[in-house]
Amino acid sequence: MNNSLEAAAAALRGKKRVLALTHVNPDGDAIGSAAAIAHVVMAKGCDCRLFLGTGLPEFLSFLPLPCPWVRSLDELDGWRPDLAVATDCGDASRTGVLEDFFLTRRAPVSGWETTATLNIDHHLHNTLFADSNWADCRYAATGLMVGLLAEYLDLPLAGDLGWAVYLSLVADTGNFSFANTDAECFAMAGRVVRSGLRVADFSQKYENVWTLERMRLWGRLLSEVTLHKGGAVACSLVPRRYLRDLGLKKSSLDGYASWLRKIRGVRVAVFIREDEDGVCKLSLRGTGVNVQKVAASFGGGGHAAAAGADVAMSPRALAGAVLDALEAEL
Ligand SMILES: [Mn+2]
Repeated sequence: MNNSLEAAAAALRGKKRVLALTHVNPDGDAIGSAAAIAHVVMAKGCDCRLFLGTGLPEFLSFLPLPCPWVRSLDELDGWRPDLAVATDCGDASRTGVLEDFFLTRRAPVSGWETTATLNIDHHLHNTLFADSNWADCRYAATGLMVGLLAEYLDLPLAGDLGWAVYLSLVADTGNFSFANTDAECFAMAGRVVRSGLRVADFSQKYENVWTLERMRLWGRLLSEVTLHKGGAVACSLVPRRYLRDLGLKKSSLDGYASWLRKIRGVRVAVFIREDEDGVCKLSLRGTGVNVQKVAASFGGGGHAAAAGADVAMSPRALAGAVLDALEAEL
């Protein structure tokens, strides 16, 4: 029964105050799945808060949220959850400041001594770090799993819940184009659309919202892409001054790594973003190449077709090391 949809549903039973949270530096599936679980528990009569320790990215702020979100536990101001639900987190460290709580169940603030935990996720090798878990890497998006949970609890995928699930699907399948896009994705998208979501309205708010600065940044990066390994690997580096010069945030590069695969013959996209703290964010995208293995060799994780890691190296040194590591996979 543990590690199943039923286990997730059972973990929600009888709960009154639910904290929904997701991974640091959240992407579309992270925000979509966390918002979706918040919708689900609120529809079932729970009080809910969203915990986003690294904030809500601007490009995802269009999504209607069902409850307030906080950046720190202090902001909860005495509000104590009886259940904390992590979505889209492959291991406890992805929850950020709540890592220790998930691993040891030590209360991060008083009043959390009896707070139970639930983990819903689709990453490969999920460590089942919560009291109750539902982890299954066969699902294309965590939001798809939460959609199934909603339906299991007799909730239609309508209104804002539909938007949250659809965001997850679109984000993690690259607009229904990646290898993980299967019939179940389309079937759930179909049920969301049948429940009222207008695709054009969603796309207008999700896609057509670029600033000119973001367009300029991508233009600059695209003009500097290099090819390696006989054209099988495309590589793009973002020194931190690029973002600083244009006054842009990291999230302005969301989706950029996948874009590199558009070059004919490219089987692996290597994208390296230098962050403020001297650590580089490595993002790998593979077409018929398992990049999860390569990301894992740098201490990261992810999926066969999309993986990443945070590495304390300079962009150039990291690019060299990644190209060496890819040798065995090509
Ligand atoms: Mn995901």
